[in-house]
Amino acid sequence: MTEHYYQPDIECASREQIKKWQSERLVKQVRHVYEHVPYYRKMMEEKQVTPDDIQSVEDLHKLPFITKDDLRDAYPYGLLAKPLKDCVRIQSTSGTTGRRVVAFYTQHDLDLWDDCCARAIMAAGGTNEDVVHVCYGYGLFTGGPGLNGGSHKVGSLTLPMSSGNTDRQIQFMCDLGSTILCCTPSYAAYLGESINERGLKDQIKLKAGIFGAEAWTEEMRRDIEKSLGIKAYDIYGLTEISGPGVAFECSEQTGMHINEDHFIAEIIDPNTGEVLPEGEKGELVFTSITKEAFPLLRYRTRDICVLSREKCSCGRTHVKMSKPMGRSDDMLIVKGVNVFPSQIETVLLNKGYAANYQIIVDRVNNSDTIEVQVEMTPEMFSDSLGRMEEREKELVGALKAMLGIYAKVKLVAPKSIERSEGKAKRVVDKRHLY
Ligand code: DLL
Repeated sequence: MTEHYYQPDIECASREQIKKWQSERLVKQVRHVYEHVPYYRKMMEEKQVTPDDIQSVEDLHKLPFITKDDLRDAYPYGLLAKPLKDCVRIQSTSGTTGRRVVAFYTQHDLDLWDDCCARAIMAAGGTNEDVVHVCYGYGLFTGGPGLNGGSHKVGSLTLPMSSGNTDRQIQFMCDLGSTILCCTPSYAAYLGESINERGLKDQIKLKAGIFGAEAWTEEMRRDIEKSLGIKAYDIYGLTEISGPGVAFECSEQTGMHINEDHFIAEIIDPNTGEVLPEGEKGELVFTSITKEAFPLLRYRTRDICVLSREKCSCGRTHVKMSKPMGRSDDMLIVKGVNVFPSQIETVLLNKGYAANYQIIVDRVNNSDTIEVQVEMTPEMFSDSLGRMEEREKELVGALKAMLGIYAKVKLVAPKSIERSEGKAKRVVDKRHLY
């Protein structure tokens, strides 16, 4: 363990100790929501569960699930478990359809959230000597405020850049010697591209990046690490459960440690709701056991992952989640076949393309079609027409091998796919428009 280690008594606690904390906190939390949130009480009554039925973490499965639909139903105040006068902050999801989800925080909730993000920064090697450059969006999105709070706790010099204005980002990075970059992986890739184009790679001092908020592959990690000359760490979280920092990578980078003193994780079968044994792939469900204002019990995230308790060389004992392999609700079903955008990304990056692509799904004559538009690198762009056709054919073959279906491939000019400053829009599903 390095001297930058944050809370070893908690992060390296024994399994028994973690279970003990979880049980005590869960029992208290269930009582808290039962007494203060009529929406929850009704759900529990419908399932014929009372707080007395929950004596330890082993009883968690008796509680009903809560979903995004419930959050929308109860919008805006229906799940609030503390009087408004005790709340100091609201954050909200970036959802573009339906009602937004709003989450409330007391000062205590903000402190715990900052702790979680501080652990993530420390795990990426951050100390009070670092300059943490935060270009996640600030405002209602949790990315900026979360990493900002974590960075303050670590004692790092924090640059609250927010997203956008790439020239200014790069200038600050050079002038102030930013050492840790926090943004979405797609924006990190764009920053890498822009820094290299300007010939400024020698002038940046970045050593690590903490990237999350959207799915990204190992191939993309390698590309970003190469273009920025850093080690890239994954961070996971969601507004409903607090924001970034629910889980984070350590130096071993074989999954993200979930902050189990605050969140209990389960994996369920997304179709039946049955709890799956550890190591099986399914939908991640979280119970927040320390939050006061907006505590969710058994919240279905829709993220598909695997949990692992294999011993980690970093010394942390908290369970690890895999990178989300997709969302049960952004998994595409094309011609009856399940397609995850991450599968397509893996093929593209393995074939030497950058992660600048868009997947267009449509329905023509009652049949699904899928087209992948992929940017060529500047070197490929000068290839002959024949060579480009060969490249397209090659990609069609590789995608067929990965997905099991035909996907049309269209190579497009460098820089023709819009870059994202936040979460990238990878999929355009035109079938929803009819
Ligand atoms: O994206 C919080 C966040 C901000 C996480 C900054 C990490 C860094 P939401 O906007 O509510 O919150 O979106 C949550 O984003 O359910 C996942 O589907 C996805 N997601 C978040 N982190 C990752 C990640 C923030 N590391 C939703 N890998 C989640 C893959 C991620 N997907």
